[in-house]
Parts: sequence; C-alpha cells; structure tokens
Amino acid sequence: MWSALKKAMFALAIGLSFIGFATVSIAEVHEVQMLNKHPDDKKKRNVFSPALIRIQPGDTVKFISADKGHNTESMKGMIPEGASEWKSKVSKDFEITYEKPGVYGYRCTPHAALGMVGLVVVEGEGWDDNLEAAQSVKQRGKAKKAFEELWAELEATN
Ligand SMILES: [Cu+2]
Repeated sequence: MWSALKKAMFALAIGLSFIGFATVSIAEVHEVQMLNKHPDDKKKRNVFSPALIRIQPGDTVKFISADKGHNTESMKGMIPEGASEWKSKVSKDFEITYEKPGVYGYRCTPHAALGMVGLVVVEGEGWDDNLEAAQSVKQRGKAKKAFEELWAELEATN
C-alpha cells in the first residue's frame, strides 16, 4: 500500500511532467534588429539581423527599431497563399505572429533596393510549398544578391 505522501509525490511528479511537456509547445518570440550597420561587418549597411530566421507556427517575430529609418514590409508573391501581408511604420518596433508554414520574404521599404531584405521561414508541413514562387519573384538592385545569399543560406542549413 502506498502512503498518502507517496501518492501525493507521484501525483506531483505526473503534474510536473505535464507542465514540462506543455512548455515545449509554448510559442516563442524571436527578435530581428533593424540596423544601420551589420553587427559583424560594418561595411554592410542597412540590414536585418538576423536576416534569415526559422520559427515554428504560432511563434512571433519582434522587429526592433534599433536604428531609426527602417521598417518591415512583406513582399508581393513572397508569402504563402492565404497568409496576411504586413507593413510596419518606419522607426517603430513591430510584432507579428506567423501561423502558416512557408517562406516569407520581406523588405525595408526605404532600403529594399540597397539590399535590406529578410526571410522568415515558418517550419512545418508544407513549408516549402511557396519556395519556388518566392524565389522566382524579380528583385531590384542589391535585393537580388541579398536574396540569393538568403536562399543559399536556407539551402545550406536545411
Ligand atoms: Cu531600412
């Protein structure tokens, strides 16, 4: 026969293991800095850092206006079908929660042609369904090279 204490401890252990399990699935908040200069390479100006971020459905990305003059805006043809577009105000922090797996290409409206673009990848079933479509969007100026580097980084870390 178990003592009342043993029973209580057993119940507590079960309870704690459920809490531990639940913690794993709690949505996370990821930060992306909007910067005038790359933290590791001062020659790179106007950057999102990190420019490529992988998250889980339900996670939030917080874009931090660390330096003024930047924003974040989803790009036409570069987000999954049915996902919501976004456009933040310049020089303001901005938060967005992503539910649908897929790739989400975005830019800084004033600096897109200078290569200030980024990629959010929401992992999960069908995440690469819109990959080809996003990659085939025509890019202007330095955004072309910037996205080529992001696609390469994405492929290298798959
Ligand atoms: Cu910018």
